[in-house]
Amino acid sequence: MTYDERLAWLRVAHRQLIELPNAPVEGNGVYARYRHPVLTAKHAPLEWRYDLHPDTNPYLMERFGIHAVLNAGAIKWQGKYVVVARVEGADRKSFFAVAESPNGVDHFRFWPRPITLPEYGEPATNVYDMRLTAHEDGWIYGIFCVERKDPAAPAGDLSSAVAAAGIARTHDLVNWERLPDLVSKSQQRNVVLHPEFVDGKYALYTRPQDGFIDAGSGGGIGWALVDSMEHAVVTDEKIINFRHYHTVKEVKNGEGPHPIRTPQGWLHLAHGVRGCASGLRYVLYLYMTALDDPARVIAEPAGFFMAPEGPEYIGDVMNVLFSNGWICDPDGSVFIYYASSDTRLHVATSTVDRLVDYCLHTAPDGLRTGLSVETLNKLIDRNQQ
Ligand code: BGC
Ligand code: BMA
Repeated sequence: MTYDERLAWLRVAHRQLIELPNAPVEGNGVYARYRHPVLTAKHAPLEWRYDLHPDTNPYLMERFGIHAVLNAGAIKWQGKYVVVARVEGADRKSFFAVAESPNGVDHFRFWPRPITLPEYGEPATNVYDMRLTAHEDGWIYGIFCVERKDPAAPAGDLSSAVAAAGIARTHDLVNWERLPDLVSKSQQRNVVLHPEFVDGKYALYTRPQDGFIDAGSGGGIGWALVDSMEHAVVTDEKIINFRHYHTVKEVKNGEGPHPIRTPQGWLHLAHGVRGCASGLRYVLYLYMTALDDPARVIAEPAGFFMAPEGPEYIGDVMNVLFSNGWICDPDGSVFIYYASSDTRLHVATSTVDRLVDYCLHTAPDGLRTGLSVETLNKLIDRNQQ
């Protein structure tokens, strides 16, 4: 192929990928998965990956490897379904980039440039997993994980890191004002801003952890009220959603996107992690908290809400579903953006009514097999009447 033929082919293939119609797949009644991922590395614009000048790139080779598009924050913005995705290069650095779709399930297209995020303090080695919150104060906040090498790591240890919650805000998703990182006595990942003031303060879902990987004796989804987002300091933090032995969240858990307000309570999406012979397994679960106290759990179905299926198992980090973004439309439709195996982004759709019904009418985890069988027998009894 000549340069021009190859370029024409690349453009057609890219356009076909972006314009590929998506369709729901019949599922378990709670939500519908979709046939195709909504964003992959191949959705990245050609201008990001290739030098498109025949004089400097005569073979029309990729000059910047994009490896994965995953864990995306999400927001309905100016009538569009907008995600701020974690885009990871071949160099293992991730950055944020905005993509938008007219309908939330296909035709996702990246904006021309990634987000240029101002630094705060020691420049970050990596950033990822932004949660977006259009707060009632009028700003759109993005809270994300900032990773830096652990300065206390012994020489030769090139993997120990320190995680902190970075905070930025914007009105247009293009220009971001960086605020100081969250001040907290423990490392923090999975920090999420609640959309409303609570007792006149900003409310954060947190995830205190002892070390970079281990939730340790800490862990659980925490709750903290802070006076200001310009100098956010966690003083009092209480755990509102605990980890338990022999559950899907035995090792770690963390809030996904901010919860959705429903007539029956706040609806939360979170991830739970357990260890097994093949490594860590990440699944998604739901729980609800009281409308008058978003820190008080009122329902939590047993087990996972979504776990990897089929090709979702395969990828850079196997056996992982992760979500930090969903969009609730005024008609009650819910678009859940989840990534599989740290490689690609998918959508699943449901409605507020269905998700609330699932939370309120699925038995909680009895934490032992005997009670699981009891729950199952009750259902069978009912079905025999
Ligand atoms: C990776 C994240 C991962 C974290 C904890 C980071 O270095 O980039 O994807 O969640 O480590 O394992
Ligand atoms: C982390 C998360 C995600 C990632 C997951 C699995 O703890 O913060 O970025 O999807 O691990 O690698």
